[in-house]
Amino acid sequence: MAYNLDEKQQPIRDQIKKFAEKEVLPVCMELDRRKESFPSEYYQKLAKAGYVGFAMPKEYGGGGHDNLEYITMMEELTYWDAPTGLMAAIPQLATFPIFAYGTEEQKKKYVPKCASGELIPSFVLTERNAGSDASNQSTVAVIEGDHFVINGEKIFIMHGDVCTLGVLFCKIADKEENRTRISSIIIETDTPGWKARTLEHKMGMRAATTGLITLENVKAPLENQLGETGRGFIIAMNTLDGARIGVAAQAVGIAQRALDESIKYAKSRIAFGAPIAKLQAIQWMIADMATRTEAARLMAYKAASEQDKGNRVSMEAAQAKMYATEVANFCVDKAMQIHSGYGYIGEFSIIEKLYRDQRVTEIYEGTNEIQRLVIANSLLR
Ligand code: COS
Repeated sequence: MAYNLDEKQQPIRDQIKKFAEKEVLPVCMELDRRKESFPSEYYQKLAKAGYVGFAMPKEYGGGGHDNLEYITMMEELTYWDAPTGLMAAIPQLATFPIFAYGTEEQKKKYVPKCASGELIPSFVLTERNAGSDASNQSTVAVIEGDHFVINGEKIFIMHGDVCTLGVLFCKIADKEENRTRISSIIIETDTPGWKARTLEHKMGMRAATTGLITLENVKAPLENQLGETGRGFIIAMNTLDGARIGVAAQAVGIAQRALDESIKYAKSRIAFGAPIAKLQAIQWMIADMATRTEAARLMAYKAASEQDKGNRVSMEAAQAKMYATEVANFCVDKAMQIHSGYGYIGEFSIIEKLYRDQRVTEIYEGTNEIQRLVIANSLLR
């Protein structure tokens, strides 16, 4: 039983277990193994159950849950199936800039539709040369009359192949002042010039698809700008602080699943006349997995609780994300070792899938090298 800080956490775990048994477990292996394509009906089920809009504000159609509750939901959903957790994390990441920085009109117009699943939002930041170096944006919006005209390319955009709403980050070229500044603009993707495709042969998290987007003279009304001109970088960084706690929770879910599967297997697998759980070599792996997973969970809870108090959590989020994703790496690796051939070959267990799903958690929402940079910068400034 995972340790709960708050009495509201256990009902969330129970509710998700029920949902997972009915809706996730019957389909998740098939979604992983088929050719990448976004599972629209499945996403709608997640939205209907309230997981897409879970932490969006109640007054804009969301579930109104706080950050601690949100990461409990994220940990638990990811425990049952990692890409399903990710599918619920992406709309939260993409909609946060609107409900945290948007005007009342923007919030009313877009957030309820993102929460209900009517719109599929994406956080459109990364470019070929602006991944870790996020401020090195090449995508440019030029102001023409009452519109922006936007040109550029975006890569590794989660749900970017199917999104119907893009929260885009780019430079704004200001002809009069001859300056460029990073800003954020909401774009309805049925606008001419917006083209997207699915990136193929992803190692893991295959059901939550990833896209490449090109923008050719895409027009967006000036009123779709989020926040002030030039605030885009800070909006993106602040959004990522929260999202990184979510990734820490995903990693805890994966680590806990690897641990539970390993305990089950070690008790049932007989070698040398007894369950392998009797062997100290196995016991030490289990002990290390359990201890590190619990430490990672507490770090994620701490970061989320600080965020709920309204504090800036850049360092705590980076620490939780970095530590938890490396713990998840440790746990899937040990689970593979414990299961041996029955872990390596996917027809026997979930370990092969867990191993693939885990890897990206050390990369997305800022690589772990970037997390170390954020931590060091916070301590040394
Ligand atoms: N919240 C609020 N403001 C923030 C912030 C945050 N989390 N992080 C930075 N800022 C502000 C700083 O306070 C600073 O403001 P001032 O100029 O007013 O002092 C400004 O933003 C620039 O910050 P900083 O100097 O730290 O930026 P750098 O360019 O040196 O470094 C890193 C930024 C590398 C840490 C950043 O680009 C980063 O996190 N990159 C990874 C991006 C990422 O996660 N990509 C994954 C894809 S997104 S799905």
